[in-house]
Amino acid sequence: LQQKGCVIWITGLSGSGKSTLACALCQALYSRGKLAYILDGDNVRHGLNRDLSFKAEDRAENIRRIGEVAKLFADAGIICIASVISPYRKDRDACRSLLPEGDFIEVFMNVPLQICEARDPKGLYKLARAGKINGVYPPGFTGIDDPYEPPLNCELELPQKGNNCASPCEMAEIVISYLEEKGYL
Ligand code: GGZ
Repeated sequence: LQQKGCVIWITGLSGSGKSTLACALCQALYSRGKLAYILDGDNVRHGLNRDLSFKAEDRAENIRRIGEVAKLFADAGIICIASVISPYRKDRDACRSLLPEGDFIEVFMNVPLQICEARDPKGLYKLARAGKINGVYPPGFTGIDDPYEPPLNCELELPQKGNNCASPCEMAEIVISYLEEKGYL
């Protein structure tokens, strides 16, 4: 097999740019002739995980299933990019433990709530602030009235310090460099 699989796990708040980075990274990998596949919280929740809500135990189950599927992709030699809020450290760590050492690359989109909320691409923060998210997406909205536990020792943190204006392509290249350095590319 020419390609070694791995899991790139992108975690962060809603609106932090996880999906955008995942797309840019996938494109960058394709352009190098590498096979990659994105598992995005938003799309997996419409199929495989459509039975799950946003309460803590369902978020945990969402992450568990995505972690298991990501592992299968990695086993198949594919670079699997998971882009999910994955707010709980223990759930992310459980996914990490499914893979051989080094094959789980945790990327933290470290974008302050204030900025995510100002972007509010889907108007969800506005709904959450207005107390209108309950009932639609129970029980709470991550960062507003539901927890987010930032990673303590992730492989990469983006955007890198002093570079708040990095474009998605620039951030994708940082991940690419990391993969090269570690022998995945
Ligand atoms: C957080 C929510 C919620 C609540 C709906 N809390 O930015 P988006 O809109 O497009 O992506 C978010 C997505 C989160 O799904 P995940 O599977 O990544 O979440 S988790 O890892 O916590 O299981 C957001 C939208 O769904 N969304 N309600 N209450 N995000």
